Amino acid sequence: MTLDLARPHRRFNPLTGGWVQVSPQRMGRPWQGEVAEPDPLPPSYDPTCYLCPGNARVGGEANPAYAGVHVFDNDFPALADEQGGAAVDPLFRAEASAGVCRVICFSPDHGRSLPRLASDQIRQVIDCWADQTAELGQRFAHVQVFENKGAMMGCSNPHPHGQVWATAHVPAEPAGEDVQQRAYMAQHGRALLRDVATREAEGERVVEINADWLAIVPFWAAWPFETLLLPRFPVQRMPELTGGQRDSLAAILKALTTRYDNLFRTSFPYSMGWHGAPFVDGPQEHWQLHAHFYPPLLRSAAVRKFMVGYEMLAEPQRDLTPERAAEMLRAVSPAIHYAD
Ligand code: H2U
Ligand code: ZN
Repeated sequence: MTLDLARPHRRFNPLTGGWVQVSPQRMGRPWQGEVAEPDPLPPSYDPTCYLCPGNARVGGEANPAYAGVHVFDNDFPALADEQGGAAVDPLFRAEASAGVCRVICFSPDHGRSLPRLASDQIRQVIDCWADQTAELGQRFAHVQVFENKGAMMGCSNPHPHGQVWATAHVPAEPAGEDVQQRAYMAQHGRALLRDVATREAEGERVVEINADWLAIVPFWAAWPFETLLLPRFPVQRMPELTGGQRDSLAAILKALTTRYDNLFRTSFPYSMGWHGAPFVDGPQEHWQLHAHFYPPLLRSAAVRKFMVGYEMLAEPQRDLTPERAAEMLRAVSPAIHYAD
């Protein structure tokens, strides 16, 4: 019997080994587009912002009058650089989690998040991500570059910024992806995400594509407008990207985040971050560098998806199909931001 994807079904996530329940029949009314007023954007400078150039941070230290990207050690780091040992107990087990936490200001302009930065400014952010990864990768097994954006995601400060946390251990999400990618390579002799990029390049889940990069709503997306950003060439870690590949990455990041903002005419909240091969010994060909965007919005700037109930107790569920989400993102402009 063939599976009818218009009726309830589950989809497998080969990166995590998890499943997602898809319930397309519940999609309800067709999407009409939002009629709400566009959200106003923050000013270029906020005297009370702890990330704006020249302003004092909570710890008292002042930011320099920076002009491009600015990196500093998090004043409230979640990880400690010097920590060893383990609590060995079959039930109450613990181990050290040595690491470093830094904050990356993308731009001195308080009001310009990624889609409203010029491509060469986004390129500076990419160079910073790559440099931080290279530097911290010499001391730590995993370097997590991420951006948590928007009040809905618990980020109180609109100043465009991300973070980097480097740890001596490989944390749960990338560790799981390592297992899955390794198993796929062992079975098929090819890298999992290379195969995904090849299979998806012409497909209905594409949101943005250029010569080097591909942004898709993955077949197994759990969040309504989740995307997976994939290179179309083999690469394991961000520092390996060439200048040309960084420029084309800046272009696709700008287009993808512009589409996101235009979808509900709001500065689109999300958590995004990069996964690459861990800095450990041994071959890593099973790894392919990639970024995840996990945005919470569902229907408008105000209506979000909650991962509760069945999702906390059983598995993620979605009504809107990934194919329809990709179509909606393709229907808005990648070039003209609603605020410009
Ligand atoms: P968000 O949670 O808004 O993304 O804040 C980013 C980080 O900035 C957060 O981890 C740090 C917080 O610890 N921070 C500083 O390091 N110094 C400050 O003066 C305020 C915030
Ligand atoms: Zn600011």
